[in-house]
Amino acid sequence: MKKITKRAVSILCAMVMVLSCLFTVPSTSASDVQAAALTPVAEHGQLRVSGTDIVDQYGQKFQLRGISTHGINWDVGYPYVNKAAFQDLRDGWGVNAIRLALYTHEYNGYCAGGNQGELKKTLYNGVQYATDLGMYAIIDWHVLNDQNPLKYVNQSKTFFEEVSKKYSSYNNIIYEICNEPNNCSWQDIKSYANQIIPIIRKNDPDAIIIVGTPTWSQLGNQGHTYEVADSPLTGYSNIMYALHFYAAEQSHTQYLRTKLQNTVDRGIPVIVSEFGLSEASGNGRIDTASGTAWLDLMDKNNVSYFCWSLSNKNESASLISPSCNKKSGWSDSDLSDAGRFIKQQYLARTQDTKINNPDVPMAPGITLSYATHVQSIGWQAPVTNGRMSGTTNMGKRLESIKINVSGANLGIRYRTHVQTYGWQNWVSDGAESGTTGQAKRLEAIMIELTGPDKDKYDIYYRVHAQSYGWLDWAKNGAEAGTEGYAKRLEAINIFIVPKGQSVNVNTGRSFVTPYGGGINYCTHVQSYGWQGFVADGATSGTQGQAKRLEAIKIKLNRNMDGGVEYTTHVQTYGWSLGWRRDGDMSGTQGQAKRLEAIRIRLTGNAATQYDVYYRVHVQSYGWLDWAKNGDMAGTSGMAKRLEGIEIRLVPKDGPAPGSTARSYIIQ
Ligand code: IDC
Repeated sequence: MKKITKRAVSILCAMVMVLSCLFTVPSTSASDVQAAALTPVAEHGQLRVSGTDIVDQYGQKFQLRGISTHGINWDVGYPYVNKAAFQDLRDGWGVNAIRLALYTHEYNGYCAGGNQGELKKTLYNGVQYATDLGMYAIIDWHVLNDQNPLKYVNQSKTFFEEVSKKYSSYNNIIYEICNEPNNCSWQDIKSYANQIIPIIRKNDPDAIIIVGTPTWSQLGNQGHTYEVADSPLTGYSNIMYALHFYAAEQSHTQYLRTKLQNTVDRGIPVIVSEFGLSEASGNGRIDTASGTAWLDLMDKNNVSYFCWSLSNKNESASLISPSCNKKSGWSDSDLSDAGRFIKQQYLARTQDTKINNPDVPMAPGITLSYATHVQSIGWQAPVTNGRMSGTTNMGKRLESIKINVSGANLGIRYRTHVQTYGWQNWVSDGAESGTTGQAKRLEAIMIELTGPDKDKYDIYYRVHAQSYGWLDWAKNGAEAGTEGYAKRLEAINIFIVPKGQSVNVNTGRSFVTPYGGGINYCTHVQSYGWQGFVADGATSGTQGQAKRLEAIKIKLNRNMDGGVEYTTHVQTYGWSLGWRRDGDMSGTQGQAKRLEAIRIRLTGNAATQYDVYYRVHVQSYGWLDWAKNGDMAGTSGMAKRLEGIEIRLVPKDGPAPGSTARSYIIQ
């Protein structure tokens, strides 16, 4: 905990300086640039359909996690079409897409008396807010009580001709050509789609198009369950079929989930462009258990989804509480039960499906539960058994973590590496590790089981680190994350299996650091400045280049119990600069003074367990022999520069790494 080394601080300062140089653009702060680079659209670009998946501009699977407005012709709909609201959903909920619902019929819909100019204005504003925020947007032709999309096919043609032309150069627009056809045949819907799709394609050839399906978008009806899968549209790519569900509706639970799975299994790309937690009326009870089962299933299949609705209308599907009149900036108490649940679930899932996949193994009878404190969001609800806590693709740091385990005779302990402060002491069983309110990132973590049954289980964990993405899995107390690179942790998964059970996860690279081994050191070399750290006998410095060493930093690996002290003989100053320890600099910088000799010794338990050996490469002499435990290495009174150094730990009283005959030369 006390090992806040100046070296770490100086590396941090150096990185901040480098970063701020790179990112200094007139009138744009570094954080603006960073935020812009991290929007969903900036990162993923034009989406397309590949097999049953949406993939991004790099061909990587991508999942839209969206919110649908209520009808933008409704008083309880259009006021929420504002940029601050969308930004709150993006930054506070993990939402990457907005669906703009343009009713065609009800409530003075677009084709039934609505003011088309006003409605388009609201729609276009909504598209622009989403675009400015780097979010995807669905333009939803919200067929509902007009039932058969053919009813308004001519208006639809004119509308999609206009919008697809307007947005032909956008990379974030998705067209949904008929929300929920009903009381009409699949043939009618196909005939409609065959008229509308070519119009959009002509103007905006690469946009994804969503086609509504029979019986309020349920992919078919009771009489013909797999109607869409049995007879999909032909001749188009980049098409998806809509499935809509309402979690509390009895007929929308297991029956419809099975239908989704079977349809996807048959290679049909499905999108849940609308779902609610309520009954199909949009009101009644909400069913979070069914909602969770749906979200899990959709995540597992990389199916995208949009929750109905962003509204404070007094009905249970609304995400905002009926008593709240704010149009953005909601606290949790401003949300409805559905709103709080969706916010929590979305955040916990964010955009990467793999990480949410609850299919990692988990020891029977054991429950792991963990929560993280996320930058600008605060404590997230705990997640369990392998799920992700934190966020990805949002550029937000983890700041603190709490972990609990129950079942068997197990406890848990963990420690985190915190920006500026370094490795913290171990804490256990639900205690907090990290900081809050200090804007400090977690950089790495170690986790291990405790208690009488600890040897009967293995605990695995991995982290999502800034710039690195998901690192591989660490196990039983090993480090996960980075150290020495000033990168934030963004998310974590943890699971437990019976000891030795084979698990199908990568364990190669779970921790990244310039430090390794037992003893680490770096030198400041004439003309070149500070070199990277090397470890355990590797050479630091140069040979044959006539460059002097000017300063050195030495530290023990963090797992070692004890420390290291060193002092250098510096041109002009001799030994007068005194002893330094544990990563501090010894020598000078910017004074063009050579090191001439060095002494190094261990402290604490390290001194009883190891001998430290070191040898130096000296001007005119080359490598001298090995010195040990505080002996002098180098020359004095000869004005010869040190050019290189090697340092090693040898178990106490073990053999020297080489000759020790002549490690120090006095004139
Ligand atoms: C509902 C709204 C409700 C409005 C009604 C109009 O929540 O306030 O009075 O539409 O008919 C859908 C539709 C969607 C419905 C929603 C809930 O796509 O427009 O919104 N729902 O009934 N399909 C299934 C449910």
